[in-house]
Amino acid sequence: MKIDVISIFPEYLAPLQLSLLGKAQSAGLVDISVHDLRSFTHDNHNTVDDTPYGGGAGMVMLPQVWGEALDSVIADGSEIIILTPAGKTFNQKMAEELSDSSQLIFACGRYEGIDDRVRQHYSHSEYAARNIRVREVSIGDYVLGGGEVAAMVMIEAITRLIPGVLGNPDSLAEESHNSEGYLEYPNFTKPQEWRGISVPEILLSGNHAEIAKWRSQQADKRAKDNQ
Ligand code: 6GU
Repeated sequence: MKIDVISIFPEYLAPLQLSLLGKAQSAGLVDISVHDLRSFTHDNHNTVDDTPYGGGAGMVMLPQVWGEALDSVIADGSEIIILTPAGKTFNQKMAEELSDSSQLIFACGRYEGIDDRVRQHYSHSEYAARNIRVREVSIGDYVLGGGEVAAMVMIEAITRLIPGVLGNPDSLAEESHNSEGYLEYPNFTKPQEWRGISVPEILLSGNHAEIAKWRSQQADKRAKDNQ
């Protein structure tokens, strides 16, 4: 999977080269490039934004600059992800869908966002015919200073679903937030007693049917408590 991230703060995305993802890149499973949006400007001040038509607070990112940046990385089958708190909320199901893509392009917006004509332009049937899709995505109901951290969250959730990226593929099957919305049961390891708290007796019983039943009840209780 090719991943391109476009941002005015490319240094902010340095953690993408670390640990799990660094290994996945060395193994040729993912290929992550970070691009500086300002390198697609042509004026002396490297301007990326301007005041909004219709008035109001803040600045809007320029469509010409984003158009050049996106054109430099786009290919047949690209998924363009515009990061904005106004987008559709990211979840495990979306991560699974996106993990099948040949290329993800993350457009990290800052200020009040990107001129909407960028989304409109790449939504055109000419791009759809090339299997290029644009989506606006948020990672939750709170406002961040920009899309950079949101892109990192999405990249971590998506790339770990690519076969071979995760050390132990069994942990994918049993996970705490699979796309059916199942929440995992509490886990315990050694020692059997810690600071006066014992591991639930049932887990020491060796009765696999009873253990499965207990875990399912605990998972339901967690889901209810989190409401
Ligand atoms: Cl994708 N961007 C910003 N700026 N804030 C957010 C977000 C994205 N998702 C949640 N809050």
